[in-house]
Amino acid sequence: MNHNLYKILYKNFKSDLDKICIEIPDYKKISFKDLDILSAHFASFLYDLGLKKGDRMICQIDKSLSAIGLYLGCLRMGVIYTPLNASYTNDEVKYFIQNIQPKLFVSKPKLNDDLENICAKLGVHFFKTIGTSDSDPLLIEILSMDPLNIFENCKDHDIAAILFTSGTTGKSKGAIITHSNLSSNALALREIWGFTGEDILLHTLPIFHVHGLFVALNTALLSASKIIFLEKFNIEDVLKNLPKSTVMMGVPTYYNRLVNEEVFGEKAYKNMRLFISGSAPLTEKTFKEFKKKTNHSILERYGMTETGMITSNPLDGDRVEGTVGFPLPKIKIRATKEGKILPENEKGIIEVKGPNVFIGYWGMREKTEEEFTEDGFFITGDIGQIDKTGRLTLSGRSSDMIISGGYNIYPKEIEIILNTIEGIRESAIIGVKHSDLGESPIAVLVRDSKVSKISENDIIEVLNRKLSKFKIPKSIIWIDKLPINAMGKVQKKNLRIKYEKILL
Ligand code: MLC
Ligand code: AMP
Repeated sequence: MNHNLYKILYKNFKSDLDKICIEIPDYKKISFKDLDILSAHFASFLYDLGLKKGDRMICQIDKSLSAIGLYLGCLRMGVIYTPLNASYTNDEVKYFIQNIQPKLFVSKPKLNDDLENICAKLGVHFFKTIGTSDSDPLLIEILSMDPLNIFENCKDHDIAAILFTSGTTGKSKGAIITHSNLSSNALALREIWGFTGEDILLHTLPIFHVHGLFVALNTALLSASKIIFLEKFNIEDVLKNLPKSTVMMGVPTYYNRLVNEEVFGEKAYKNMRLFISGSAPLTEKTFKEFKKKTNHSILERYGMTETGMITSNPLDGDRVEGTVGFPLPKIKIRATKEGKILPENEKGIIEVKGPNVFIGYWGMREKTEEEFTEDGFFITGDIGQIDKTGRLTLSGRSSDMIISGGYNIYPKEIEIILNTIEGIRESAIIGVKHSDLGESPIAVLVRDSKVSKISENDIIEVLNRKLSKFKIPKSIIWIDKLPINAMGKVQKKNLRIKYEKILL
């Protein structure tokens, strides 16, 4: 049997080929047939470059139909798809190239030659650029090629994508995700969220992460649902397009923004059947205010890059605020402490097993082994408890990871850079409350008194050169000494308590 995800998607939308598949408001609408042909053109492009099943391709491009075409073209060909956040700096991108050694790098139209030079130096065979407009030269070239109607034969464990997740040590890890990981998750989500061809999904998420790419796109395509495809979450465009939609997916920041918007009234959500939230904790406050304003209970679900979606509140039945619901079909979860499985209602590390779970980190065998138990459960690092009905409530994370507006930030990555700056003796990055983004990083620093004072602007400038904007601390606090415990470890918990409300 061919497990190629594109083939599975195609099989599920092929009886609706003439239906509108994607609408970009005020720009264009394309049918499922158009999408199928577009993806075949992109497959042809990859084939012409000599890429084969198992070859790696990295792209760092803006959200567009071409980006979807490239994703689906890779699936068709069995080429491993690795999308990167468009805001990553060249320093960050360099690491990803070194790590997975792609044959092809597709970039947004270049601002300078640096990235192309980096690719050449690192042995990437092909460097291409693609923009978002219909008159983009590469797109025109691709559309002039004969479409290649291929469904490369893929076994269930063949790799569809590698998505990078940040690591506690400051080094990102490439999660290897198979065709079957993706199809099993999309099939489960279609079932539990009741997606049908009647649905219209409002898509405002970026498509370089699991949420916008796999959860939203795969589930909608598999269900032959229409997608209203917006470049980003912009409140005006969202309010304009919500009345035409039936389902929306988003990070909690989207719902905070909507509920605080005065003109968000009944007209906007009259056709909506479901609002889904995930990637970060949805506060009980937002859940309750949203319910009060709209009479809709936001459906919160929980997932990870390594696992796709793990649990979800029910479509029918109680959606309980502060909980992330029940495991998806065929997925098992448990809470453990020091390797022992805990009874119900006891807090521990959440572990997960099922067809959704990735097969390991690219080129990091030891790291992979560390994160799986002997009986094959993946150790998520999230802390939670499971009640007697099987419902999961999350209460934190075992690492210091910060989630800002749905993007993960690992303090270590920032601290490593801060510690190289003259004038800083010690640093600690902590996450504190932020009314819009949920959490944001701030830097707590100790001066090196032997060196002349360094300005905050200089510090931010150094960070800006090396890191994406969303990782830059929103505030810098100078203190005399970081609190440490008997083992010499910085007590970040104390700092978090002290500065918890500094950005509110
Ligand atoms: C943008 N900026 C952010 C940011 N997003 N800063 C901190 N945190 C963020 N999340 C910065 C930009 O760099 C820029 O900086 C400034 O804010 C304005 O940029 P913008 O693009 O106009 O911002 P905005 O539209 O407000 O974006 C915020 C947002 C967006 C929340 C709408 O970040 C977003 O769509 N997030 C979704 C993330 C996501 O998809 N996560 C899923 C991960 S998958 P400057 O300095 O230039 O002004 C996963 C698994 C799972 O977690 O379970 O789903
Ligand atoms: P990522 O590595 O980007 O895939 O982020 C995965 C992490 O996001 C998980 O390990 C959780 O910590 C967090 N996450 C995802 N969904 C939720 C949710 N509904 N509530 C709380 N945290 C979540």
